[in-house]
Amino acid sequence: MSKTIIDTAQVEQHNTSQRSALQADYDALGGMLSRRGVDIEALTAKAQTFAVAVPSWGAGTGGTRFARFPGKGEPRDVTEKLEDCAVINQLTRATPAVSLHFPWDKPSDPKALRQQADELGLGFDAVNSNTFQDQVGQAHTYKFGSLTSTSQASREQAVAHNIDCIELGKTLGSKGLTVWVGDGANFPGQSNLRGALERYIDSAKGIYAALPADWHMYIEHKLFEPAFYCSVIADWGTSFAVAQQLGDKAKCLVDLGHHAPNTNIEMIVARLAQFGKLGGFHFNDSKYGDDDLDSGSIDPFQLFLVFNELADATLRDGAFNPAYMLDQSHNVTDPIESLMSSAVEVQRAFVQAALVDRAALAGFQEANDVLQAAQTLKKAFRTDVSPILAMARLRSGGAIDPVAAYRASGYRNQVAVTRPPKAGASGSGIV
Ligand code: LRH
Ligand code: MN
Repeated sequence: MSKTIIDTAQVEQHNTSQRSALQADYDALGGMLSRRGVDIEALTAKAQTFAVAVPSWGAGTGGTRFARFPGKGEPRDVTEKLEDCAVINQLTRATPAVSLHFPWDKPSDPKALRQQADELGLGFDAVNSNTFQDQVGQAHTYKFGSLTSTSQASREQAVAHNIDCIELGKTLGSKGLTVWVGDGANFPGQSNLRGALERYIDSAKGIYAALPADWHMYIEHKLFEPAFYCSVIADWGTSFAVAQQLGDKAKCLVDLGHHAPNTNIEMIVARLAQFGKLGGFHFNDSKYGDDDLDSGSIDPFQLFLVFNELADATLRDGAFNPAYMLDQSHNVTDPIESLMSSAVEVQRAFVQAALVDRAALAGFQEANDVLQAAQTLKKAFRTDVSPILAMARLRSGGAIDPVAAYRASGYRNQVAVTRPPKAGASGSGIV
């Protein structure tokens, strides 16, 4: 039994106070769904299988280039980030894995870190390399790119860093490497567009060659920022073409915030799944740019439509199993509350997508009964599956209302005492 951070008696007390109301809501929803020929118990069991990884870099307060307003009890290192991630999983039972970022989370003793994670009942999802910042004492700058730099020394340094991330990930039990580079240009003419991509592919081949047989390399595209005229891996098409060139272990990762406004992201998901190159997701939400807001907070219907395509893909290929990860920046909320709520919103989209009457939908689509087809999707999206999500948490040993249980625990005030802020913690940007 893994170590729990929040006092289980307190969580039990919370659940006891909420149990009868939940049961009433659950029975009412069960009755409504059974009239639709849907078994609520099957959906709850399915909800209990859902898992999304949390980003270690999301456990601390995020910021923008303008400012960062640190919160109380900020995690000061990877071990404290893991403790916060364990709280999120203890109460939601939906986040059993953590995605680490190197060198931000570079452990002095990887074995000890894995031991700590094991004790907390946590595993490690894909690790993330970082060649979008220069580290203190770094020999070659990434100012003009990393994997695509015209400087061979910078490229080789970036490839070596990614290989170090793989070696570290192997010790931690991870099975994937996510490669996002900020490489690009700010002015027309600054770089040879084709040359830059040729250098990316050449460098990526060096990383790919170091992948263990059972690993995946996730290529993450992004339209802009930090480059503001062109990014070398700007869209799914480029990412797909590169993944094709690299080989079967190379897949495309879709960060929901990395597209132009109004992009039909669910169609990108359908395309990548169709061609066997959909490797995983960074879930978040946005209204304008790469805002990294809480998943489902701006456009929950889009999140539902993404999971509707994932449900369709799973129907076509039972082995289909993309990596689900959150990638958010919590600038004005308690990161633990945001990550818990976001995990629940992604789980909600997963369950709502499972509610879609696919046989009826296919019939309406075949018959071009446009309205009924659209309404079939909307019917699932409009169904409030909150009782199913809460019952899944309760049956998996979590909290009926994670945020309420978390606040009642006083955890944030406790760590505010045990974690005196690190000097100079008020810098900007991701912690
Ligand atoms: C880039 C990105 C990438 C991470 C970083 C923290 O915008 O989405 O996935 O490396 O955020
Ligand atoms: Mn991302």
